Amino acid sequence: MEKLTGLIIKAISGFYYIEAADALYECKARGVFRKKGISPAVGDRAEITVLDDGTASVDQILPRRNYIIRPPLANLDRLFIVSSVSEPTPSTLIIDKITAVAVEKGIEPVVVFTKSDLADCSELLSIYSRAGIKALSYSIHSPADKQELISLLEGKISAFTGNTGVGKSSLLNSLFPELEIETAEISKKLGRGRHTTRHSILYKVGGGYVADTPGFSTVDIER
Ligand SMILES: Nc1nc2c(ncn2[C@@H]2O[C@H](COP(=O)(O)OP(=O)(O)OP(=O)(O)O)[C@@H](O)[C@H]2O)c(=O)[nH]1
Ligand SMILES: [Mg+2]
Repeated sequence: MEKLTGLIIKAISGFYYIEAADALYECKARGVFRKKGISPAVGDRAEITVLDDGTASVDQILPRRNYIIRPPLANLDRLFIVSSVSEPTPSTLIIDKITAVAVEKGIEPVVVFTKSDLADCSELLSIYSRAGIKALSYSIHSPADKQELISLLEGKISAFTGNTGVGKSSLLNSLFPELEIETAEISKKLGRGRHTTRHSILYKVGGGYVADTPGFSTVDIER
């Protein structure tokens, strides 16, 4: 039996995937979490027990620096609020709401306007920059700000959030081609009636971690 401390990088239907001591452990959470009403989340640091037969369980999660409910993520340094300039059209209401949540929780918001090859976003960039919020634009077809984004991820725990179809996964693939995250055209998403990314996953990149998360639909967040 061995006790280890690690980082939850994925949580799927009662199973937690924890990176500890350079290995990945699939763990079940003990009943104690249900009783306490705590749900371990991606980004949590957790103490786990690994039995001799290789099975592992989460004993407890360490105190959180911060926590956001949707998508459930813990201990973030930066939250990239991804919005496309076109298809889907940007909603400043959504960007502002998420920015406010991030600031209130001590997480640095960074607004990223994707698909900048489809429309001009200089006005949006200037509005957010003038408000003191870091804002950049990106296109997977002419990725000018690649280096700046990569350096913002360095040594931090970050997450990408935003509407479904804005290009969160495409952007991560563009920065780190080795990730090979699944992406899909918006028409196919609508046809299937679901999001392409279905679980939040923390990827280890350039000395930090970044979570790709399932996109939300505008109706969810405006309520
Ligand atoms: N023209 C253009 N299209 C892009 C750009 N980035 C992403 N796309 C397209 O947008 C579509 C959606 O991209 P995804 O990366 O799957 O979007 P997502 O935000 O991860 O969506 P969910 O996983 O459902 O939340 C794909 O067809 C991409 O090729 C871009 O910079 N320019
Ligand atoms: Mg995605």
